[in-house]
Amino acid sequence: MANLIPILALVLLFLQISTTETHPLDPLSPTEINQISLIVKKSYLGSFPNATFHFVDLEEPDKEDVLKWLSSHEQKNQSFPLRKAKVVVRTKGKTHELVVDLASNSILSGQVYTGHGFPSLTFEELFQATQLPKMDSRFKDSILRRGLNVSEVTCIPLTVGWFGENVKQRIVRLSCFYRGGTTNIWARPIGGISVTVDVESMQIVNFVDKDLEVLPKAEGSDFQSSNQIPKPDTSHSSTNNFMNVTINGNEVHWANWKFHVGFDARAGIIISTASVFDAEAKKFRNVLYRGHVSETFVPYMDPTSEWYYRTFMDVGEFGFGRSANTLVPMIDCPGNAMYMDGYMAGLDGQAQPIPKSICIFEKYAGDPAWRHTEVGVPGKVIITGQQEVNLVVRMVATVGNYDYVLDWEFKQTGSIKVGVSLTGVMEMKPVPYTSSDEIKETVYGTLVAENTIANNHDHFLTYYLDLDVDGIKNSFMKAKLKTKRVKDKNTSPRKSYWGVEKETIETEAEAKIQLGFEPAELHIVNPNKKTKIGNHVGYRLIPSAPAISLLADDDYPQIRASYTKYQVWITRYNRSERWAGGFYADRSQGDDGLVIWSQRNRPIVNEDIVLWHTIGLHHVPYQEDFPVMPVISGSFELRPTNFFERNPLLKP
Ligand SMILES: *[C@@H]1O[C@H](CO)[C@@H](O)[C@H](O)[C@H]1NC(C)=O
Ligand SMILES: *[C@@H]1O[C@H](CO)[C@@H](O)[C@H](O)[C@H]1NC(C)=O
Ligand SMILES: *[C@@H]1O[C@H](CO)[C@@H](O)[C@H](O)[C@H]1NC(C)=O
Ligand SMILES: *[C@@H]1O[C@H](CO)[C@@H](O)[C@H](O)[C@H]1NC(C)=O
Ligand SMILES: *[C@@H]1O[C@H](CO)[C@@H](O)[C@H](O)[C@H]1NC(C)=O
Ligand SMILES: [Cu+2]
Repeated sequence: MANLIPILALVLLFLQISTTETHPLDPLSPTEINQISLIVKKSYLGSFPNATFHFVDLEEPDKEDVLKWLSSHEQKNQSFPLRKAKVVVRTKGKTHELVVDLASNSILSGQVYTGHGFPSLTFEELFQATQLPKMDSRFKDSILRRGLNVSEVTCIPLTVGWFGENVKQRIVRLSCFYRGGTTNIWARPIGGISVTVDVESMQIVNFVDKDLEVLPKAEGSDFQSSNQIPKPDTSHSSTNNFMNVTINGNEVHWANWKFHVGFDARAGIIISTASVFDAEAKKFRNVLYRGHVSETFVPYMDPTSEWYYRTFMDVGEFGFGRSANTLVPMIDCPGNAMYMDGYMAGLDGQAQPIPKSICIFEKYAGDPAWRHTEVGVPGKVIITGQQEVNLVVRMVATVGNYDYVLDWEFKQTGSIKVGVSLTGVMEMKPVPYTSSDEIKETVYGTLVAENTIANNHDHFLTYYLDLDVDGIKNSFMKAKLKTKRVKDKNTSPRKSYWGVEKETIETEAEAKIQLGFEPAELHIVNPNKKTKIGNHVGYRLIPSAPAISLLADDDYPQIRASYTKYQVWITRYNRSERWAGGFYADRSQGDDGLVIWSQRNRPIVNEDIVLWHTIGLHHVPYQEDFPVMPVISGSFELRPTNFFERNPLLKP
């Protein structure tokens, strides 16, 4: 398999990057971010000292205006006139929500948020918090008592969730590790010490040193040493392998696809206005208005005092875009990739770049897209088929110990495959055991090395998928596969078969689904459009192995992430309903988000609807996941379903 990427010398490089007008869904540019920061500092909030920026994002324009602009801009060559931003600023212990208008340089609305939960933590706050223990005499004593060197300690900030208490402070808890020669800090957790920091006063508000615990030796844990890693294979690093993509600003045109790629501090990649060319109808047809990761939920299964609170909602608490990496060619993306930069606002509101935060590349794995051997034509054997070449849009978010590789893969069949690969280092805790045979108590995980337990946990990624299949108004349909008895034994020797019974789901409450209990295909159809032969055009969700949260409904983390009890939800489109775990996810209490919206039980037949889908992975650790885990993946596919007249890979 040395030659996975064949030399397609015949294929020329059709590559063009240019920028013309602003697309309505373009992320805020660095100039715009700085302009917003200036507008806020000049406003009534400017008189407050030390205002901190936690969220600065495009205020999504009305869908109607966006679609109108899209259908006319190719002739008119005009920038979209409305640019607004949503801004969340903290000052004097209050959360201010603002809508800023860039054209008029003004604040359109401003209010103080008084509900539960806090905005995302900023990296500056997290970093400052990790520096406090080094200056704390109690902490230094505790480290000395363990015979360790304070200069060799790294502390990592963890969000603390909510457990029924009356929340007043924005706090994080620090988990500390001993490097002592290894760069795999996670492998040497220092047990017994817990440090709680108020990130607003930037003070240690609670310090506990319970008891001495063994420090794992972590032998062989340093996966970064140069003799452990093979050199990246750069023999395929040439950029001119079969790249045939046009990128105009953030708009991508490749093969039969046209879509917009945005970068967002909270969600990471946002795919918008994706449409696919129908060669028979000779036009682009809408598929996905907007899609992105909405929230994640990573609860650890260890109820002890140093672990119970580890119930992360990474997207809302930290931000996938904020955690985005500058991608490394030949590790993160293949040699034929092109890159886009991302921008976000820092704590001070100023634009910060993340160079090369998104890569876009054609993927050729040597698989057939379709094939057939025909021996039934007398006198010949006919073999026909076509290779599969897809386009991938990728980013990598590193949230603490974990790395999430997030892919959007576009296929020429009209399918969109959405995938996530998890890698990185597991969270581990020290134990006295050097062999699993010694373990008699419950340890909440797997012994992956001497004195080292990797804890059981889950990863749930919930996607926001505003499908607009061939138009805005869609319906949600179940195509149920029902076993039937043959009634008349004279007609058939068979006793049973299955048939398809279609059911249009009428309301939000009926549209939440636990996968795997009922054989059914899930369709988003356009009830106003039919194929020539009379089938409703649609797309269907093809999920992977389903997993739902196993926590009790009344467990606090589950109350905050209650949407993880179902893998599929449908809601009515509402521009402000995008974050499944609620907008203010840090220390949230479950009173905002997907479950609450769905409880309105709005009708969803022939309406603008949004599909929410959760990929779940229960992670039982194994020794091979140590010291760094090979990727493990989850995915789903959105696949055309009576959308085209026939296989779109065949030219009409
Ligand atoms: C569109 O605008 C771009 C940049 O402003 C300009 O270069 C181009 O000539 C314009 N095209 C038309 C058709 O007006
Ligand atoms: C503002 O921040 C500075 C530097 O962090 C600090 O010294 C000062 O006390 C803060 N002012 C207020 C009013 O919080
Ligand atoms: C502690 O670690 C620092 C930094 O690694 C090193 O310079 C110093 O010599 C160490 N101190 C002791 C007492 O080992
Ligand atoms: C590249 O795209 C152009 C325009 O979409 C098309 O005409 C051409 O055939 C494509 N080339 C290859 C090698 O796919
Ligand atoms: C849209 O969603 C927000 C937040 O859930 C809600 O306050 C508002 O009433 C909704 N608007 C409509 C028209 O449903
Ligand atoms: Cu995991």
